[in-house]
Amino acid sequence: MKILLVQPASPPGALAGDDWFVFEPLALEYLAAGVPDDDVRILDMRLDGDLQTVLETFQPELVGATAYTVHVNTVKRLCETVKQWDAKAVTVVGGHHATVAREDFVEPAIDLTVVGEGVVPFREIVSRLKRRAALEGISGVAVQGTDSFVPLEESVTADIDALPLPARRLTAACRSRYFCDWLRPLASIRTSKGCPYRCKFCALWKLTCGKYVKREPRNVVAELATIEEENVFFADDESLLDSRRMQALAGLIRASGISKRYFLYGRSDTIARNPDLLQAWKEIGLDRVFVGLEFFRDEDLEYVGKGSKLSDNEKAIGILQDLEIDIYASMILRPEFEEHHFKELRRYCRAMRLDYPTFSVLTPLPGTDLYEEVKHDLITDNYDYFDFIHTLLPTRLSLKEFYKHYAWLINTVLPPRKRISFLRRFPAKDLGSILGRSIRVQRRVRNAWKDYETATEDLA
Ligand code: B12
Ligand code: SF4
Repeated sequence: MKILLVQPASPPGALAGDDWFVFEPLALEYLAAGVPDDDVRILDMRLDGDLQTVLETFQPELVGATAYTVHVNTVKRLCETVKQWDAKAVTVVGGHHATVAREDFVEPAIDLTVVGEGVVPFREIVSRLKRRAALEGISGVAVQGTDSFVPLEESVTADIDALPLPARRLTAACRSRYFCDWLRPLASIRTSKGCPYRCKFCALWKLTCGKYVKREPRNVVAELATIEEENVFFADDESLLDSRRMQALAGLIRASGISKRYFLYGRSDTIARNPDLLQAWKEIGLDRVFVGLEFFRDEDLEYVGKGSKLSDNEKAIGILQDLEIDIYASMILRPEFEEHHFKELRRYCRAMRLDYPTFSVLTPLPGTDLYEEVKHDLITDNYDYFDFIHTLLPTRLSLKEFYKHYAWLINTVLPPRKRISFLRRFPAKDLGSILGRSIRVQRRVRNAWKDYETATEDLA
């Protein structure tokens, strides 16, 4: 069967960061690996936007698309395009948004919606389509126009080691273009799934019922050995949680002689408790850690149920800085922020000597406890703006002022010396484009308030 799997681009109105990172479409590579006997193509629309040509030249019988919340409208349009091209082509949507809010994909142009881990149900869909068998009754699959949806229990404890290795050969032509900042080319690998914490702005813990599902270290090493790229990102919800397992993994990587640079997620309290683990990972190539520091006040950490404290953040920062591991520091702006909060946050980032602080707005995503708490207060429900930059909640400052301070923060958080060292991380030939992109992002953030003139019409 001819199958086209599509990774959508972010919608033009969103500020979703496609300029700064494009990661390999791991979910689609997994799905493709599940149907090895079929003719599968992956179209990554962040790099190549020409769906129409691919439809006409490849003539797929089945088109699958993946979507986060920010992609919902884009993917609906994409399925409409497919149906306009050939009403007989079957369309299927899966991914994080389908998992937390499948009702959003009840659309005539979408035939099937897959909830949760996709490899097994997707394989079953393909097999039934080939046999012309009925599609009802597959665990985790909703069939358009019917009530058929069998809730899936097994996904909670899914053995992610039992899945085939992602079909990376299908992205061979694009692989040199997957990157994050200066880490280029960059591959991704999933080593675990889920999280036992309970942050109220995050739905991931719910998807595994609070379980942390892990792969065996030896299987991770076996997959790493198949990856050609020097830079590798761990596409986990949280990578370091099980320190014994991560020590074992570091030991196996060292013994295997694999030499790469790693980028992974780590909670600050895990890092604070495990300096030896970080030391071991530094020795085998840990280059960068994404840490959700989130706030500069304990009261905010408590509000979102983060379960860690400023003291953990500060200890983790110290450990990583001593080891010279980069900190990708994720900070959150609350819609309630006034001018002095922006100033305090800037002061905090500077006092902590953060080289790479990033700022997003506290975002109530469908599927989270935060969403349930504030869903009646949203100032827009246009999913194109669920990009973590557009506030979805009313701000205390006027929107214009809020975004003025937001842009100021991005623009001035790094002192000039740090800005120069930041730019030095990139190859000299890219500096012009990096500067251009930075200016563009600041300008768009500063002007984000104007987007609400159209966005609020959607709520009316
Ligand atoms: C790696 C990652 C990234 C990477 C990009 C990955 C990529 N491919 O582009 C980076 C770091 C760049 C990133 C950025 C962002 N991310 Co992110 N990211 C993740 C993370 C940690 C892992 C995703 C992954 O690769 N998992 C491994 C694959 C194999 O699993 P999977 O995606 O779940 O796929 C399986 C199933 O979902 C299903 N499936 C998936 N697609 C399809 C399609 C079909 C047809 C079928 C049948 C099945 C199916 O089958 C797959 C295989 O079993 C997830 C957390 C998570 N658990 O999802 C967050 C997550 C997806 N990210 C999230 C967010 C919010 C973002 C940002 C908006 C954050 C920001 N402030 O900028 C940006 C958006 C970037 C963009 N424009 O797309 C949220 C999305 C929430 C939401 N409701 O939309 C998540 C869930 C994290 C969270 N805490 O909530 N992200
Ligand atoms: S934000 Fe991170 S630590 Fe919190 S529940 Fe989600 S994955 Fe776990």
